[in-house]
Amino acid sequence: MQFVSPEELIKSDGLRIVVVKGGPSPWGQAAKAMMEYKGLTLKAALWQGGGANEEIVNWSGANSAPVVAWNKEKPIDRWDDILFLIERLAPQKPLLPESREERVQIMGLSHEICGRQGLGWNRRLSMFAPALSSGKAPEPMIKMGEKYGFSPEEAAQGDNRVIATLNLLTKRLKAQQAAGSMYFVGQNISPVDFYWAAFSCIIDLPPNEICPVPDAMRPMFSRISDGVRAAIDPVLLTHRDRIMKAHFKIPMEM
Ligand SMILES: N[C@@H](CCC(=O)N[C@@H](CS)C(=O)NCC(=O)O)C(=O)O
Repeated sequence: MQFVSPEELIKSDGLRIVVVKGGPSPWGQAAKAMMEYKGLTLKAALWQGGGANEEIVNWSGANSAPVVAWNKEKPIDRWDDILFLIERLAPQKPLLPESREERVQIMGLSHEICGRQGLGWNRRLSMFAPALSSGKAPEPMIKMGEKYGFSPEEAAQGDNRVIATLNLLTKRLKAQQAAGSMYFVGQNISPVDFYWAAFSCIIDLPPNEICPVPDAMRPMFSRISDGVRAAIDPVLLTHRDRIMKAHFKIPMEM
């Protein structure tokens, strides 16, 4: 993937993505991996987490990353809009099946991973909680806390919700494997496999060779409660490792 400045990205044509700088922000990493899986060529620029990102915001109207743009179409920033754009640009290698039943399963599971109050959302509340509760959090984190619904009460629920989703994913994967499938839904790879692989990185941070997170940020990503740790069934990590090895560019680019 070619990295360019925000200015150059904005004036370019074709497929472009803005990803969070220096961290495995899973919304962006999943979108990027699905684009690469489909053989799409893309240019990328970096978003400063919790920063003003003025050029990108003025151009796209988005207030979080990833931002994705295709030619002259209006830039988009929601995970489901991005998914349907990726499908439209490369329908010959589908990630969404025609079966309406399977689509319902895929969109429901994907929402529980990527959507508001989903796995990433709640894990972020837990990750930010120690610094935000100490009153000594850096300014960008305070901004993100405001943007993403941080309150001590919500953060206190974060781990329980993460555990519930991990249990759901474990149950599903085991049932699928018992039925002879290697994937979360049906018999083929779907966005759920990509989302889980990407979002697992903020729950069980891979080593630097795979996920090069700056040393100063590693503790925030690695710190998890005993309850969450206990809910990370080995089947989830084996699946993550398999999907990442086959379909993610390693080391991850961020
Ligand atoms: N817009 C995405 C959510 C993306 C999101 O939560 N992005 C976070 C990832 S940590 C982000 O950009 N954080 C940096 C910031 O807010 O400055 C969606 O609704 O699908």
